[in-house]
Amino acid sequence: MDQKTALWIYQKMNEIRQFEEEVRVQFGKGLIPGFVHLYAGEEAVATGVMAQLDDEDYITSTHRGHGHAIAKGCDINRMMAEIMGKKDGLGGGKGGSMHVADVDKGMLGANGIVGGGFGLAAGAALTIKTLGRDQVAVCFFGDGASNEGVFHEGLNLASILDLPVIFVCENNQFGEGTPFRYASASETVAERASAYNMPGVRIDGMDAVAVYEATKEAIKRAKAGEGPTLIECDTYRQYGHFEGDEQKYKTDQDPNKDRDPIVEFRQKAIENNWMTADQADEIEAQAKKTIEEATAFGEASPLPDESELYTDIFA
Ligand SMILES: Cc1ncc(C[n+]2csc(CCOP(=O)(O)OP(=O)(O)O)c2C)c(N)n1
Repeated sequence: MDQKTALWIYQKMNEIRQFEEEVRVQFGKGLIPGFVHLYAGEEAVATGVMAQLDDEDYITSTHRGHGHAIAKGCDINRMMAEIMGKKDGLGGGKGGSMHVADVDKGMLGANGIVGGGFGLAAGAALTIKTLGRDQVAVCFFGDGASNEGVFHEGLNLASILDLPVIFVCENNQFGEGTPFRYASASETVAERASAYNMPGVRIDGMDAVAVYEATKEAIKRAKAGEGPTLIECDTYRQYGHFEGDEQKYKTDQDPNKDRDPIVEFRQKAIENNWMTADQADEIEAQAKKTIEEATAFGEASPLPDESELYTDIFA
């Protein structure tokens, strides 16, 4: 990995973590309407994948989408305003946490529908293929979503049409409070790829470098017209399914429970001379500042006006 990429990954990882910590505080104060599902702990996946993407590439996200949006380059101030339900938010404050989107950045949206990204990503990839563009679409989804019917439809369609799509499973061990091992008939999500005649790999999703390398391979395949890849990232969410979840289902034996992908990446990057300890400290301090500014921006933004109640309605 080159130094520039490593610094970018470390910056985005810290921005995501600080953002989520701040959302947690704001939610606790009652200043965020609706539900929030925090991404803290899974930063290696979003950053490792997005380090390989350009603005022109598409992603589809999930209900746990803040990390994907930040790594894809969405404006952090406007994200915070959106989550606070404010007028300057990316969706005018009308969508909130589960509808953060910025099509100009290729971020096709967080999604309250579990499994809602499979069709969108396959569709985006079909656009890329039809127009002969040099792009890819990435579908992020959870282990719980892999048990939805649309997972199978999406993978099958992508495979028969050789679509340039990468299915990235964030296996954080739980779908709400249900352990993956209880809910899945297969040992892994990755092995299901063979049923759809595509490569399926299971990697350490706490290691941004492993995610980065696996994504690189998948993009090469997709751009060569060889079709989709399924990457299962073994990870862990630090907090509950949603803010307020008592997490009684977690145990001391949970895989990855005591790991922090940010601490691990910092160590690895310093050992490999991709980043110095001073640069790491500087990035951490800057990320804190970025999020403080985003919070101030969100707080200062007004609520949407009543006159906007019936605008932006499509159906
Ligand atoms: C179609 C649909 N079914 C059920 C739900 C309720 N629900 C929201 S999140 C969730 C769990 C999803 O688990 P997973 O896909 O593993 O993602 P994670 O929360 O672990 O990131 C469920 C069942 C929903 N939003 N949409």
